Amino acid sequence: MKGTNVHVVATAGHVDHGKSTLLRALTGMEPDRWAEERRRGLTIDLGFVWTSDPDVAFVDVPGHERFISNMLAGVGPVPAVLFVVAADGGWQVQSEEHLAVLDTLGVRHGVLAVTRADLADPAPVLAEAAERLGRTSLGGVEAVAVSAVTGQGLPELRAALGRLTAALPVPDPSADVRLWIDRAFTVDGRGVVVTGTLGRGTLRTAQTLKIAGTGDLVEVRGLHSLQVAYEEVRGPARVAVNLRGRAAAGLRRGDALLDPERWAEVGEVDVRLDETHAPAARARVARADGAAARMPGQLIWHIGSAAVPARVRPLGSGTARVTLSRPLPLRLGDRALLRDPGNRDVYGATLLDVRPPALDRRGAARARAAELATLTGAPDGAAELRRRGLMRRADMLAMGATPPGPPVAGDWLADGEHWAGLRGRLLRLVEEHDRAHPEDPGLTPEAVRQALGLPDRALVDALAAGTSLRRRRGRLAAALPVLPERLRGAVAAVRRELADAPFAAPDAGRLAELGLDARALAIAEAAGALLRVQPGVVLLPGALEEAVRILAGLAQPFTVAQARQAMGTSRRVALAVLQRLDGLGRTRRVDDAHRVILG
Ligand SMILES: Nc1nc2c(ncn2[C@@H]2O[C@H](COP(=O)(O)OP(=O)(O)O)[C@@H](O)[C@H]2O)c(=O)[nH]1
Ligand SMILES: [Mg+2]
Repeated sequence: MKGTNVHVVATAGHVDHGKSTLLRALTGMEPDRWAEERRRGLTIDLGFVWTSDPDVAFVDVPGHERFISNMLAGVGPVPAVLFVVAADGGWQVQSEEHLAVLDTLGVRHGVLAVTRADLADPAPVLAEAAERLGRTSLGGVEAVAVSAVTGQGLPELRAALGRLTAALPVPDPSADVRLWIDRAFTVDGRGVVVTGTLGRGTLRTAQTLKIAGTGDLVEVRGLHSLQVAYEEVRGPARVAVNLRGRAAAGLRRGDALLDPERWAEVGEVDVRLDETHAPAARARVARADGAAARMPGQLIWHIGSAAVPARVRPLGSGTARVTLSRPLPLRLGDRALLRDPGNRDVYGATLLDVRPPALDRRGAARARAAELATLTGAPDGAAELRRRGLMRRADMLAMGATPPGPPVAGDWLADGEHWAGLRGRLLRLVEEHDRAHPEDPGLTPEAVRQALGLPDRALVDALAAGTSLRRRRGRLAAALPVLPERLRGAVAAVRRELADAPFAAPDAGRLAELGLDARALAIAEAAGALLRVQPGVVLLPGALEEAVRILAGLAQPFTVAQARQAMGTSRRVALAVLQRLDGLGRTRRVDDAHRVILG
């Protein structure tokens, strides 16, 4: 069976303002799961309840200041909130703190419930709370006065929640799964079960998932949503996932299960910081620059259900380099909350770069700040590629960006302009090498890879494929290297003489007279102007084929003398040609004096 989408809404608000009681009234379920919570009448950890009127799953969070981390783990993956303020309690410290958290996370959907309306006139609190929420990312939300004791306002609240969830975006079911775990426990006979809020994407039984951080693979053995078993569940949903695989044993809140191959775990990111949010007692508004400058270096980084110590280095223009104490699966545009556990200040961060360059050169931080100032965090594959020149397709997908075109080689994407530049450099490189070493033309792909600073030799081949360069003897070489000016006259003289008598190779005296030493002959051969049959025995490039043709016309087998005569040359040259043909397998010696032609 396929799971239908059930939107998830988290509670928020000061301790003892009636959050858990309201959920009890709405759902008939008990959000305080622990005996200690029920004995103390205090929510400590997250609670999970749901109703079908309307279809909503709730994550109930603790309001007490001591349990803010649990609150953050609950609201982190949830896009909507039921904000609770007691009519007789009024706006309180944790009302403010929770609102700051929601604003920092950028939560845009919510309903305001003023509870305990049987104990005091809800109107003034309702007006004040609505006004405060209105100044945050929540904006204008529907507000309802309720009483869990008299039942006043509950139908109106259900209706408002129905409108809230109907307005929530339904995300792409094919989105890559990142399930932040908020509970992990063992069920006798079934093994490990983890629960979480599945924001987007689809989970299926028998699916393989990767554990963030360790990279271990686990398999979905069973899948439940709101205590009903499904073959497939699409986000948004609350899910309980029964896992197969030994690695599941170590899972806990803050870990994440991922679509394998689609996420990268990163330990260093660049972010844009929002204005600071401080609790009401020390409320202050600061510009982003001021926030960065005042930020302590050590903060807790919250995203999803994870909380990780982080080192923050302001770069300027409201941006910072954040180093996490353990890598997390993060993508461009992710929203994170940085929190100072000392003074409870929170800072919002938008991920601008999940693969930032090292800041090891002088002035690098300033240059980086200038670059970051132009970024928004919205994943833009073409822009990523433009900044990086080359990158792996898998890395781009893991960032959350879409490759703007097909790879140039293997898994490598290249920015068009960068690629054209590399191609130009490749041609110049070969040209310069050939000019300096005409006797040894061409470069090995590895030499090119190093000279161009490329990460993969396949890129060299792909670069060369679009040029006039040819593969010769395992090297990348110009289609034909040009014969240097100074040798042209002498080589032309030899070629003229050979044109008249193809096997009358010039002797040592003639070569010396023309100034053609061993190196010059090597250059002429590389340029395709002459063929060195043996050192000092020089013919025209097609001479061996011509010799085969002539020898094939002789009675087989034949002697060196017969060959010499047929080719019209000296014994020295005939022997050199025959030995070369032996080496090439075109002729074969049958005894001391005779050869036959083959093939
Ligand atoms: N009279 C009255 N009491 C309420 C109402 N809602 C909650 N309470 C009481 O307020 C106290 C705190 O409620 P609780 O749900 O635990 O608050 P939470 O900390 O926000 O979850 C409990 O003693 C509840 O019985 C209400 O609508 N009317
Ligand atoms: Mg509670």
